[in-house]
Amino acid sequence: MLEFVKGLRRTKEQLLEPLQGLFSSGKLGEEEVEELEAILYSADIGVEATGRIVERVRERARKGDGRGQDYLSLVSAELLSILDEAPPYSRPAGRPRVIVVVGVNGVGKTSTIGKLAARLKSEGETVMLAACDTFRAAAIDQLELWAGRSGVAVVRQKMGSDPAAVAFDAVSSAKARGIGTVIVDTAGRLHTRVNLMEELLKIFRVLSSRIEGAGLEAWLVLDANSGQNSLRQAEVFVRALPVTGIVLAKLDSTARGGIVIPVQKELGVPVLYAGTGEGIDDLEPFDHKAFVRALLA
Ligand SMILES: Nc1nc2c(ncn2[C@@H]2O[C@H](COP(=O)(O)OP(=O)(O)O)[C@@H](O)[C@H]2O)c(=O)[nH]1
Ligand SMILES: [Mg+2]
Repeated sequence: MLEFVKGLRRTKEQLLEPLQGLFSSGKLGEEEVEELEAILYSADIGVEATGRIVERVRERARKGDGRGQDYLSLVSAELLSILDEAPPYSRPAGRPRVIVVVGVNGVGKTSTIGKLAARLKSEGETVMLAACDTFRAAAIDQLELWAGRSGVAVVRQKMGSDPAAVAFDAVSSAKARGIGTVIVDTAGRLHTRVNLMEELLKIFRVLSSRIEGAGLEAWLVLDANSGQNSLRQAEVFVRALPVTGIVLAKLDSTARGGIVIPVQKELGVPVLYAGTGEGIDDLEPFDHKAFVRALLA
C-alpha cells in the first residue's frame, strides 16, 4: 500500500495541490469550474470522467453550500465510482494457467513477468516462464535473470526460434510437471506490428489446438508514461488477442497515473496490477480505493 502511494506521488502533485488551491476559497464560479476542467484534463483521466466530475461539482456549487473539503470528497467519490464501473477480472478456467504477456517494446513486460513470478510464488503457486521473445538473445538472458531472482524455471530455446514452439514446449513441460502457471514473455517490435500480431496469434493458435485444458489469456502491459498514446496502442492488442487484464507499468515515474481511468473505460478491460519501480517487489494489485486515496487524500 505504501509503495502504491509513493508510486503515485507525481500524479498526486499534479492533481491534489491544484485542486486544493482551487477549492480553498470555498467559492466556485464558472471561471473556477473551467479551471477544474483544465486540471482534470491535464491529469489524463479522459474526457468522459472529466465531464462527469465537473458536472457533479457544478451541481453542488449551484446549491451554494460546498466548502473546499466537500468539493474534494465529491471529486474522490466520483472518481471511485467511475473506476468501479470497470468490468471484473474473469480468469479463464483450465490448467495450467497460461498468461501470455504482450505489449510494445520497452513498456515493462519482462520486468512485470519477473515481479509477477515472485509474487505468485510467494502466494504458493508453482510458476514457469517461457522465453518467447526470441528476437534478441539479451531478451532471453534478461528473463533468465528475473527467473533466477525468484527461483522459478524458464523454458528457452536459441535466439530466432519460433515463439509458438517455445510456448508449446513450456506449456507441455509445465503440464507434465504439474506446474500451475506458465507466464509467457513475448517480443514487442512496433515497426513490424502486423507480423507481431500474427506471431502472437500463432502462440494462441498452437496452444489452444495442441494442448488440452490449458487456461489461456493475454495480459497487456502499458507504460503509464505514454498517456493517451498507450490507449491507441492498446486497442490494437485488445482487438486481436484475448486480453483479460492490463498491467500499468512505471506508475512511479509519471504524472499521468490518471490514464488508468480511460484505459479501463475505453478498452473495457480491468487494470490488475501496477508497476511501481524496478525492484522485484514493485508490483501491486491495482486497488481502486487505494488509488483514489493515494491521489486525493
Ligand atoms: N520506474 C520503473 N521502471 C520500470 C518499471 N517496469 C519496467 N521498468 C523499466 O523499463 C525498462 C524496460 O523494461 P522491460 O521489462 O525490459 O520492458 P519490455 O521491453 O516490455 O520487456 C527497464 O529499464 C525496466 O527496468 C516500473 O514499474 N517502474
Ligand atoms: Mg522484454
